[in-house]
Amino acid sequence: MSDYRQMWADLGLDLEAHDRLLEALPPTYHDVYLTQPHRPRGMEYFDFVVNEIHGLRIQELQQHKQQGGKVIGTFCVFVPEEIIRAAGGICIGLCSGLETGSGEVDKVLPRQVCPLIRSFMGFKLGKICPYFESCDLVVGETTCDGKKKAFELLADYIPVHVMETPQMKRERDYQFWREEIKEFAAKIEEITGQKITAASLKQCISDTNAKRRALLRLAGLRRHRPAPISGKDSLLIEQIAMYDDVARFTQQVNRLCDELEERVKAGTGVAPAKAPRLIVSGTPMAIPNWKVPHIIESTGAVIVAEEMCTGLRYFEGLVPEDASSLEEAYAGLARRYLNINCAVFTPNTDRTQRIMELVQEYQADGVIHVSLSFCDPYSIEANRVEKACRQAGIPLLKLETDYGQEDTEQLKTRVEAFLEILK
Ligand code: BJ8
Repeated sequence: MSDYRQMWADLGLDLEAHDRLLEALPPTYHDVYLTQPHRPRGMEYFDFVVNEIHGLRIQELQQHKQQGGKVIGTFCVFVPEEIIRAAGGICIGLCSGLETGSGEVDKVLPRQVCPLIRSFMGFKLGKICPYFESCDLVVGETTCDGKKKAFELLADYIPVHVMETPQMKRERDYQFWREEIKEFAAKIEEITGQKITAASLKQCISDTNAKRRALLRLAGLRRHRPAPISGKDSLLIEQIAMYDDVARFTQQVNRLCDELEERVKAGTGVAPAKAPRLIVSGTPMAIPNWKVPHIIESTGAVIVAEEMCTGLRYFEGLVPEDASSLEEAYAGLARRYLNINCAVFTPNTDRTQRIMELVQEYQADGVIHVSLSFCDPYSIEANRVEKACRQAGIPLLKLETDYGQEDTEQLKTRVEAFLEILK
């Protein structure tokens, strides 16, 4: 990586703490990613992106800002990224997958809060995330209570706009969500100083759909046996999708898919054809949280799909591209985004139903449900998923974990025992 120290200093990062963070990442990445056998060549681009995670992309954000552009951070796949780009902004997913700055976090948050929330507070309070420090505004949501209250605290440190997300999916919730999206669009216009037009929104809807189509293409290729790419690599791509340049990312995913198509034709895979195939479902796994997938694939199984927000929930469902007015485009966005099956909704039977379908579509042998500790919506919904799987005769393993490494051996033992049952 080039020397970006001046840029980090200008952003106000705590350079010592930031150094410690960067030192910890390369060995982890090497062990989790670079030691995998039969990796597709197309993963080189994504390795490069991770290698430059606090470098080149941050430089791009700074260049954008120097030209008068704005950077907007988000924490949830409910926030329509199309709106941000249609007003000339750059959208960056800030969800964090690493425990950091716990001392500072303990001063503002109780310990019994999910690690994802503690993580984003830790990154902000510890001043170690150049993405956070590049943001002109961050967008929160009222999905779960923990996030909702944490955004009140976060507003003491950075400008926050909170979107009120519905908890049900009735017609009136959809109407409400459409109005909330329009209010969000007005806020983004105010921040960027640029009006959203029907043409700019149409273009951004089309670009974002192209990204989704590329990710859907990748997902489709994983239905083949043997799987042409590992679950860990797929998750990495899904994590990078949240912050990379849209056009470049889409092109690179499609290039990788060309290679994977050749692999499928040749019958080449990352694991033997008889390797157990698993669906992972549950709370999002934000970068650099690769713990559970690494444990699962180290035991010889292969993950074939992620029913998560760092996975299918992020890119399933396209936004209509034929809107003839801004009003119609907002309506299309509202419909598409309200279809996401997050566990904060009640009822949320569509999620369980989708998991059952995925098992068939991806020829999966079982499901591993992973919840972050202290996440009530997913931990409680895990029981619904378990019941549905039992009724359908689908083996399921429920795991609850955090960002620490202390439970690694215990998780490994449980995953190994589960694979024995599958055999
Ligand atoms: S759409 S899953 S990205 S809210 S893990 S903070 S729910 S206590 S992350 Fe999420 Fe949007 Fe839903 Fe997806 Fe709360 Fe649970 Fe923590 Fe969570």
